[in-house]
Amino acid sequence: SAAQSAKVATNFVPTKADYQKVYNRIAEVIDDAGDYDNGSFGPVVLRLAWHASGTYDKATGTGGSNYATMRFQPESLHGANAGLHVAREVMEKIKQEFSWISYGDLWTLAGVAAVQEMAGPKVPWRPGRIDGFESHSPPDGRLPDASQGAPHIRDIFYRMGFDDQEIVALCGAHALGRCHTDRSGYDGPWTFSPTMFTNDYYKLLFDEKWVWRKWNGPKQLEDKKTKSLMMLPTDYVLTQDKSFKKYAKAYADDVDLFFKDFSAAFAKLLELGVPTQQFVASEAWIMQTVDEQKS
Ligand code: ZEM
Repeated sequence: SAAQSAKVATNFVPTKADYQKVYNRIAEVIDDAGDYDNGSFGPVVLRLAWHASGTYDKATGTGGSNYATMRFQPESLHGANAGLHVAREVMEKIKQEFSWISYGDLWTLAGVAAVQEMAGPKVPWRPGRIDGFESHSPPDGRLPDASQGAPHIRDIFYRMGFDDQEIVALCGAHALGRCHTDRSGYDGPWTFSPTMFTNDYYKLLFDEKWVWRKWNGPKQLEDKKTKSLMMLPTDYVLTQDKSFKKYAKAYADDVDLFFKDFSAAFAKLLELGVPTQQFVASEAWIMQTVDEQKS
C-alpha cells in the first residue's frame, strides 16, 4: 500500500556504501566544471565546507556544520560567503539525486571529496548532521577577516577550539583555489597548482620574496619574481608571528607532516557543533577515492 511504501521510504537507513555513492557523484561534479576556474569546483566546494563549519563557537555551542544554516538569509549574504552560491548550486544537483542526505553531511562530505580527489590526505568523516532552521543561524562576523593580524586570527580560531598548530595546518588549504575580485575583492591564486593539494603554500611563503601589490584593491602581497601569485595579510602573518612561523616552517619542510596534521584538524573542523550522539558511527570513516575504486 501507499502507506507501507511511505513507511519504507522514511525508514531508509543509508549505509557507508550509500555515502560512497554520494562521494563518487561529488567527485564527478567537481571535475565537470568546464571553463570555471581551472576546470574544477573543488576549491570553492572546499571553501563551502569550511565556511559552513567555521562559524562554531565553543563557548555557546552555536554555529558549525550541523544545521547547514548557510541555506538561509542572511547567512548566505554574509560578506565572507560571497561567491559560495556557486558551490551551493553545484551541491543542490546532488541533493536532488540523493534526497536522503542532510545538507550538512553533503557539504562536509564534499569538502572531504575535494581534498582527497585533489590529491590531498584522507580525511576521516562520518554522517549525522541534521537540517536545521533559520533560527539556528550564527551571527555575522564569525569567520576570519583577511586584512587582520595574528590577534584576530587567534580570536577566531581559538573560539572554535583550535590551537596555533591547527590554525597553521588549516590555512594550508590555500594551496588550492584563488581569490576573486567580485567575491572577496582580493585577486589571484596562492600557488602554481591551484587544483592540487600540496604544501607549496608554505614553501612559497618562505622561498619567495613577498611585496605589497600596488593596485586599487585591498592590501595584498604579490611574489616579486613572477607577480602572478598572491598572499593575504593573514597568510603572511604565518611567517611573522613566532609561534605560527615554527609550524609553517615545519610544514614547508615536511609534506607528510602537513598532510597528517591537516587531515586531523580538518576532520575536527567538520564535526564542530555536531552532538556526538547524532553521529551514526562511533568512529569516522575513510571514504575511498575514485582512483582507489578503479583497481
Ligand atoms: Zn580561505 N579564503 N581563509 N581558507 N579559502 C579564500 C579562499 C579560499 C581566509 C580568507 O579570507 C579567504 C581557510 C582560512 C582562511 C579556502 C579554504 C580555507 C579567500 C578568497 C579569502 C579572502 C575568496 C574569493 O575571493 O573567492 C582567511 C582570512 C583564513 C584564515 C585566517 C581555511 C581554514 C580553509 C579550509 C580548510 C579555499 C579552498 C579557498 C579558494 C576558494 C576558491 O573559490 O577558489
